Amino acid sequence: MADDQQCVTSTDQDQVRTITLNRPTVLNACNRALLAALGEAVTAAAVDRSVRCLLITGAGRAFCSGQDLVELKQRVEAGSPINLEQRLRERYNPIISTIRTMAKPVVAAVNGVAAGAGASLALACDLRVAAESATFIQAFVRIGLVSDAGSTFMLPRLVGAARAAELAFTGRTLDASEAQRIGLVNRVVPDEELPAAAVEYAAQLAALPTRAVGLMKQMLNAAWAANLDEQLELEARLQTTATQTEDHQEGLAAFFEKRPAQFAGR
Ligand code: T3D
Repeated sequence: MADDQQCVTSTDQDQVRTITLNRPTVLNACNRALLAALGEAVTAAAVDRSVRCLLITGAGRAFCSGQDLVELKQRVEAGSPINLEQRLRERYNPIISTIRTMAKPVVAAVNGVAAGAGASLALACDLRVAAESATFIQAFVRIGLVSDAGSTFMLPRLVGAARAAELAFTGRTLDASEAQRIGLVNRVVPDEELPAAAVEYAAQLAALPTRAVGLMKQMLNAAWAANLDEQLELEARLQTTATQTEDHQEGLAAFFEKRPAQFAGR
């Protein structure tokens, strides 16, 4: 097993930061060290202006199997059970919030099973590309827990209330093709093509006018809680911000010069 120092790795290519969960022998289960490293990695990606798209994936045959149950059990046996409420507040929740609010697109490359909080992590991303063999499991109920790490927020918004209830209550395994059919996944590709397809997809997103994409993410987030008037007002306000970007000038110039735009993300 990768030691705690390497349980999350980060690499950069074409303004895409790839974060890889790296505990493959336990299907990238989230122990304390992985959560700390993932928290640092997503925060670093959020504030680094050279990063214009974040890609999150898993090493080995899984995306992420959620909370490390061995760690949970060991702590109970040692007489110092993990305070789950505190762990959610201090570890999981900031990761989900940072992904949802960073002003750049975040893609999950779901290379295998995404279970429990691992599924929540995938759901928190803006877009999901999945391998054909990937699966999504709301595993919480299988061990008598409730959905967490943002699952009850994201799941109904992505697939609708009835489907969300069924998936959360039963914890049944959802395969990639059904996940795509119900709107949980944007693209499904053959397993062996996933790494290259995800990087290519992320690079395309990184080449977009990143400020505008970030502002649209802000508006789409707001739309979940706003009424129409509030949303119209926000659109008007943030359009003003968008008009002040270099990328808007470049987009206009490219249109009139009849050439492809070269956006710099500024
Ligand atoms: O606040 C808090 O901290 C609480 C938060 C909770 C949020 C949650 O995430 S609750 C849900 C926790 N996750 C689960 O309940 C999923 C547990 N895993 C599974 O159900 C299955 O492993 C899978 C369905 C994900 C995959 O099944 P399969 O058959 O492909 O693989 P496997 O053989 O079960 O697993 C391979 C190994 O990974 C195995 O170890 P071994 O036998 O080879 O030594 C297995 O024990 C280990 N593993 C898988 N998931 C976890 C894990 N080890 C620790 N924690 C895991 N979550």
